[in-house]
Amino acid sequence: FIMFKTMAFRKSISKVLPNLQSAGRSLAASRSYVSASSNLKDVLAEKIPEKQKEIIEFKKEFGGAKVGDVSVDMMYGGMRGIKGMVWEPSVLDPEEGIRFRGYSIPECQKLLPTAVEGGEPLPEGLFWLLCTGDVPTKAQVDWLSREWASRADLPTHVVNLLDQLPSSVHPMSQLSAALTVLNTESVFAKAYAEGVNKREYWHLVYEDAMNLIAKVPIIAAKIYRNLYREGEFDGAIDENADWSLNFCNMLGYKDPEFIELMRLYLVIHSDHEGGNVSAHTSHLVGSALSDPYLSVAAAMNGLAGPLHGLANQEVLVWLTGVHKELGGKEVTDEVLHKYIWDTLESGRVVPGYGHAVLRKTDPRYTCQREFALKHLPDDQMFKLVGQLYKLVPDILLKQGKAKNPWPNVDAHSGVLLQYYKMTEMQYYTVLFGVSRVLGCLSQLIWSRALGLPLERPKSMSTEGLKKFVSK
Ligand code: AMX
Repeated sequence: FIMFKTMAFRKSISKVLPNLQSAGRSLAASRSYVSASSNLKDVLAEKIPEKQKEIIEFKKEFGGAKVGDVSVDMMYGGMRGIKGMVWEPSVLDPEEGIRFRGYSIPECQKLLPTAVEGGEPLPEGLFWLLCTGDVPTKAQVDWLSREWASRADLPTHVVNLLDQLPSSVHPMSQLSAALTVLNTESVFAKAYAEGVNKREYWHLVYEDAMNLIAKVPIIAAKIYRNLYREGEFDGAIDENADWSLNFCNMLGYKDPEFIELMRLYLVIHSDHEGGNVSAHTSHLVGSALSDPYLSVAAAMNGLAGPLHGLANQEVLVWLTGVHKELGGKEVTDEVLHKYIWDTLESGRVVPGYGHAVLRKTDPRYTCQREFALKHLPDDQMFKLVGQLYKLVPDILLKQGKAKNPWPNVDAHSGVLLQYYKMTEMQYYTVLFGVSRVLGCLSQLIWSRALGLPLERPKSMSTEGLKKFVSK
């Protein structure tokens, strides 16, 4: 049966892409080629040979060029600033923030297709952009919505696993565990075990990526309903609805404003170039040819760290702490000032502030603030977030440690979620994870298409390093 499935799959590949080389030749003449096809795989099949050729030529001419110098500080400092990997879907500028394939967040909000006229961009459009570099048409985005809806069923063993986990298991651990065992569905792992040619890797990773993206909202919604709605779960997928709408329906949130928030949320958390913990982890694990399910599950374990994605949970816990500590008294600038200093002096970080690369306010923070100004300008917690924005940067500057005193994406997201009655803070990072899957997988397709090898940087001991620098 497996052999038959694999043969059928190979046959379908050869139909879609008869000859990589001839496609490469036909595209060589037009670099800015934008495909009108609504099938993402066909578009990738057209673009990949072009990019392969471009990189071969680039390496031939500039392979020996130096990109940067590594210092001892960088080696002890978490490899901060070392340019050491290629990541195609997005690039982060310290001053300006993220650009997805060259487009800023406001540009994406303007250009990407929406579900509601004048509304927030659809994550489907962002994924298309991350994969291809092209702003998709509405037809291409609709094709993706239908494609994901049609692949969204969950195998029984994943459902059973989630049903059996005790409620004390953190939602992020549940997400990671479910994605790990979902790799029974990996067409990449099956084909690899049968000796597939490496030229076919990207086709297989593409199939896994599409299936994983289709299934992750059901996993996430199931975790939510098990933990917070006594297991009542309607996993029905509407084949005519977009990815976010189906996700919100499964979560049990019907407010159209919340659904728009989710579309925006799933767009802005998707990708933040390659060096952050979750993206880098998926890249590293994927480079060992672990299948996409294992690679993304590993990324989720990194995202679950409080210095990374868990910060959105931490921010809300911290903000709620302000109210608790004051016992209902007015939150004046003065008491807030003291609360922030108390946090710092007790050896903790102010969650939602600072960044390893950014040196200005995160545009992901700004666009959430704009959403809040439009939809919940009078919300008390939103006002508190605004009050913090006025106080925290000065205090961090005064303390003189953080290189970036400005807020990041996590300073705002929880406040929006709790306004729409999603008050379960421990769950917030799962939403981040559902979105981050898009960025990790768009690169993983390209990593295998470009034949990027096993990632294996060189480490040194302190002794070896001392000898080296003394020479
Ligand atoms: N509050 C208090 N101290 C902070 C701080 C903050 N928000 N941000 C940085 N610092 C401290 C660091 O802990 C470090 O202290 P140390 O010298 O005693 O170890 C010092 O300032 C220098 O750190 P840095 O070079 O400015 O930052 P970094 O690159 O090492 O770390 C980050 C970046 C995000 C981990 C850090 O700013 C932080 O801990 N922020 C709070 C947690 C947070 O919001 N994380 C989410 C980030 C976005 C995301 O990934 N989702």
